Amino acid sequence: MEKDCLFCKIANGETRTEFLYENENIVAFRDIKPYAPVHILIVPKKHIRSINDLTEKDNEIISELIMVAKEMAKKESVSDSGYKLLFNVERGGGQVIFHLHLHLMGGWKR
Ligand code: DGP
Repeated sequence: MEKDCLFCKIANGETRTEFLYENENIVAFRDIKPYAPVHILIVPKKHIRSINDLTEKDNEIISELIMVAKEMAKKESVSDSGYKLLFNVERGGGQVIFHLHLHLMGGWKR
């Protein structure tokens, strides 16, 4: 856990954030500033700053993030209509919280 990291605090249950999903490695919760009718963040409990900081040791976490996203899409009924999965990477890529997280966005009427 990284001192002063908001998502470390959330993932470790130190805030009132409601989890839609939790296992020993990952939590998922709704984005506080949603860009889509369904906007969920899937977050590893391990502190990793961004995609740039991944090592081969993290392969399992990354595949788990994607599998959890798939499950959350199904639970939120956006699997069939479709959705986006997004990693923002560093400031230029729109990242503002420097703890790795995968955005799941969907539910638009098209
Ligand atoms: P990014 O730009 O990829 O770093 O996305 C960070 C997202 O985190 C942004 O869409 C807003 C969301 N967020 C920031 N603070 C909080 C918080 O305290 N709670 C929740 N649920 N989401 C947050």
